[in-house]
Amino acid sequence: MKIKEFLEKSGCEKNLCELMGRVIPQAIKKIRETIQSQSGELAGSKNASGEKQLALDVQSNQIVVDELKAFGLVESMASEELEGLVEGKKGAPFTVVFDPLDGSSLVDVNLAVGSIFGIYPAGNLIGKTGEDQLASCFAVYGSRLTLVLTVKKGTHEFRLNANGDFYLTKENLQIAPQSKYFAPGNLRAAAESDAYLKLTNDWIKRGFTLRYSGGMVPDINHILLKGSGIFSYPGYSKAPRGKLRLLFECAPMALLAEQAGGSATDGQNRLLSQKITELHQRTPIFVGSSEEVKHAGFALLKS
Ligand code: P6P
Repeated sequence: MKIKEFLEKSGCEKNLCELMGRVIPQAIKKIRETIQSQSGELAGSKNASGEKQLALDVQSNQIVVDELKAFGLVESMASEELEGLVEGKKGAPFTVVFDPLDGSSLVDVNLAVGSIFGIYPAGNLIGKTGEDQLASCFAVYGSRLTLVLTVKKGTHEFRLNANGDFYLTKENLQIAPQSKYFAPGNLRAAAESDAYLKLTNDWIKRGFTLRYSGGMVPDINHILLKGSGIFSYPGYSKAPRGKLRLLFECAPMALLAEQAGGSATDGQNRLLSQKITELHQRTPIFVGSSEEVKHAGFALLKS
């Protein structure tokens, strides 16, 4: 079943169906083409978080902005690559936030990368929480081009076919409460936090299989598709709130995980309940199998 047909059958509101079923798929197909053709040179600029931008980051960002503007039903958009909001059409129903190419530095070593999107009702994002998202999704530019999305009616995977359309491949992905895999990000933190060191050692001693690529999108995609696992990226002295952004990375991922029966916290509190206070705020994240996310929270309390 084609993605738009699936969304329409699910009872998704017409304009949201269009956004999730045509506009975003169109943008990610163009981003994949850019990845194939573009080398990984630096753009000579930095993003709002002070990180050096690759030409790929800038081009991917522009593709998404152009597609959303052409769609015409986006009142404003925010990107990990831009300081402030981009105005769209006044009175339009949606605000869209995105990381246009997460993990772009992995393109040069030919590892999988992704794009992440969160869809909110139009209006001021400040004061909202990830719970207010109407939908979220990510694209994985890997061996295949896949799109994992939710419109808050479960989490589902679609794959790009040779005919240029996305078709449903996995409906209602489920993350089991018990974990069998671990994706331990920011192990630098284990060098100074005995609790995180103990937690990662605990995962090893319990025989979890390591699946960590350095790309948040493929690493969490692995948990969703295998139906088990935990991804962690805690803070530490140099970055107390960690590296990953609430709006552009963590909240969209948390919604997809919860819709698949998993959970996501900042180590202690539910991630989807975290208030948005600024566009580029960072948050620690533990996401995946609900029992393991809870276990991690207790383990970190012993720090
Ligand atoms: P580190 C990629 O740059 C990214 O934003 C996420 O995709 C990934 O999980 C994380 O950073 C990796 O961070 O500190 O290991 O390079």
